[in-house]
Amino acid sequence: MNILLNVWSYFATNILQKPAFMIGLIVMIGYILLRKPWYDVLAGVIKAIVGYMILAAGSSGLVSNFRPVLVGLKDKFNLDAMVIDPYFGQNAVTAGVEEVFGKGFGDAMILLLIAFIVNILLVRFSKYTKLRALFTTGHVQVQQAATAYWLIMFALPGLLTHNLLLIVVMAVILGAYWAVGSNLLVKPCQEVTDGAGFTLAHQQMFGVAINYWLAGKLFGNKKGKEVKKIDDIELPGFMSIFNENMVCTSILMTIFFGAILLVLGRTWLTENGFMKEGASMLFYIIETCFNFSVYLAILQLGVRTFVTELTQSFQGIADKLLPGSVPGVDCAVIFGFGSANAVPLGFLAGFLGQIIAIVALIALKSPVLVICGFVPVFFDNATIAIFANEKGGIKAALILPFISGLCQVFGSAIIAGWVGMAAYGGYLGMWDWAVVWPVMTAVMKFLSYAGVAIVAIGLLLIPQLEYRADKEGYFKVVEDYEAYKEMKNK
Ligand code: ASC
Repeated sequence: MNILLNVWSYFATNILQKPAFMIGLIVMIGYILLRKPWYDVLAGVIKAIVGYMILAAGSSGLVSNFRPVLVGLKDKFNLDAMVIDPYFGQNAVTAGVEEVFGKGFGDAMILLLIAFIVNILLVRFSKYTKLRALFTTGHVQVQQAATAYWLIMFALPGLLTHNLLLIVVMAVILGAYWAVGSNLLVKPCQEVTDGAGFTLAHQQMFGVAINYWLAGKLFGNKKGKEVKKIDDIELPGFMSIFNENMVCTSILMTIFFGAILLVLGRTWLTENGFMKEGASMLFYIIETCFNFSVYLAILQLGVRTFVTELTQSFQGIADKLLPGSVPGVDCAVIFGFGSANAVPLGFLAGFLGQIIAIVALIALKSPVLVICGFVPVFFDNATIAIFANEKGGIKAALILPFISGLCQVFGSAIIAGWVGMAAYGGYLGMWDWAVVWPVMTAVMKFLSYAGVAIVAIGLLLIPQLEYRADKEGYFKVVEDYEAYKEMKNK
């Protein structure tokens, strides 16, 4: 047993929680199942791992460059606020869970293992469950497991004395959330990428699904009138330079983050080690803000490098092990598809929503104040904008992320205040965790074990309803996208 546990713990620490190696492993298994020669397997695995590491370099470059800028506002104005950001959320759990529940998070690895197995089994039995997506983004799974641990213990304090039952309840709810959420985005991803063969497995899966649907319903094509997407807009005169993504992103970010940097001011920036003593403020701002475009370009290169390897090799897994399934990947992968300008526009619209919500919290004298974290405001809202633009054009790509910004702040303030995480300085804050999980937590809190059953059954019912709505196309959309499109065009 001990040996098994050690093997597992080695696997969890080095592979499951490191998406690059997880993707590498999947590519390896896939290509071996496809009986590729060993050197092709090796080349594919290396490209997948390096590609993912490039993507991660881009996304962590964005995070490490811009998170301190936003969090700096809290410092500068001496706000007693919690930051909505996955890393601050995880820190809050680590800092508070022992004090609040008298329990450390030592079982996290076991939990991840069981929840991951739940996910695999749900997909293996897709004939019955109708679930088609495997979660591969381990770093967010860790953050989610930590937050879910807190929420579930808060909702079901009776579980505190039953370790095993606590783990089982959590693994079932979390595993079902992963499988059902990523499954919801199979069709939207196929549509936006024209059949690239992946789905998203991240922290705004329900958010994207709902907003994609709303974009179609509220802003979509009406009879004889096609929606104007971001790339259809031909800007006149000098404005046409905004049609180029790199130019657009650099200018928007310079105006926007430049303003924040000016508010923070030279003294604060030098005291906190961001700017060198005596450096030029102008060039500091330009350099910092243009880095946004640099990291986005890196991120997109990473996507291009690994996505083809992953989806080609996954054919082996879909043929032999998990029929009709697709891999679920980081939300940033979608930045390599759709309209590139949706990324900065969605971010700015979401930011505006968040700021307005924060001002409202201050005005309403809310006991919990929130400060924007970079990860939710950027990665959630940019992702939502790409999908919204596809179905509902530029209006949807601006209005829906704006509303999502409001949801992220209000939802997080309510749930984190209620469960007591706000006191430890952070909450996960991504769309699903600001909207969907608070609802699930409330159902479990008020209905106890009946609530657990309702949540689990409710989640598992979603793919059944999706399947019923389109029995013929449901698996075809992943197995043969061209045939699926032909069928739909008829
Ligand atoms: C998250 C998280 C990150 C980013 C990254 C986006 O939720 O923890 O580091 O989003 O995955 O690419």
